[in-house]
Amino acid sequence: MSETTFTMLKPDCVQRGLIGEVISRLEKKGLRITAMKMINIDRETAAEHYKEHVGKDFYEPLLEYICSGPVVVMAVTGDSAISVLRTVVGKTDPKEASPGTVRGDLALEVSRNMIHAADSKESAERELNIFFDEEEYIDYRRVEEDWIYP
Ligand code: 3AN
Repeated sequence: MSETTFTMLKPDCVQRGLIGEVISRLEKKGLRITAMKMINIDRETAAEHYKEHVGKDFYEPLLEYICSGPVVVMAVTGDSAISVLRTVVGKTDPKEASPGTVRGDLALEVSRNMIHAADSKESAERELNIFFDEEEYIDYRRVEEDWIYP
């Protein structure tokens, strides 16, 4: 079933010049970017995005990190996109993430883990609503989808 999920290339990804590398992996997997922009996140938006982590010992450093430089936010669409993207991204702690995943290949520290991907349908909807307005979505089909989907 086609789903749209939310992902964010975090400040370390942008600063390390890995935007293209990560986007390329999503594209090659067969997922389609249906909204995308580069932004600086303000503290209020970061707090809304990460509200489930309020009170945890990494909460303050997490907000500082996510506000420390530009990020790229995207809506990504495809068959089972929410779980597929989580698989492409890998485990939260890059030390445990499998080779072949973004975090497994490109990151080392949990506090600099390159990318965020929504973990459920509810999170995807909530997070997409934080970062995108309705008119920012572009509806189209990629020409090779006929070869990705039987
Ligand atoms: P995920 O991003 O894999 O869904 P969450 O939602 O548990 O993981 O954590 C959100 C973010 O909080 C992580 N991407 C990471 O940047 C940070 N984080 C999670 N656990 C830790 C930790 N133990 N120490 C430092 N930062 C953490």
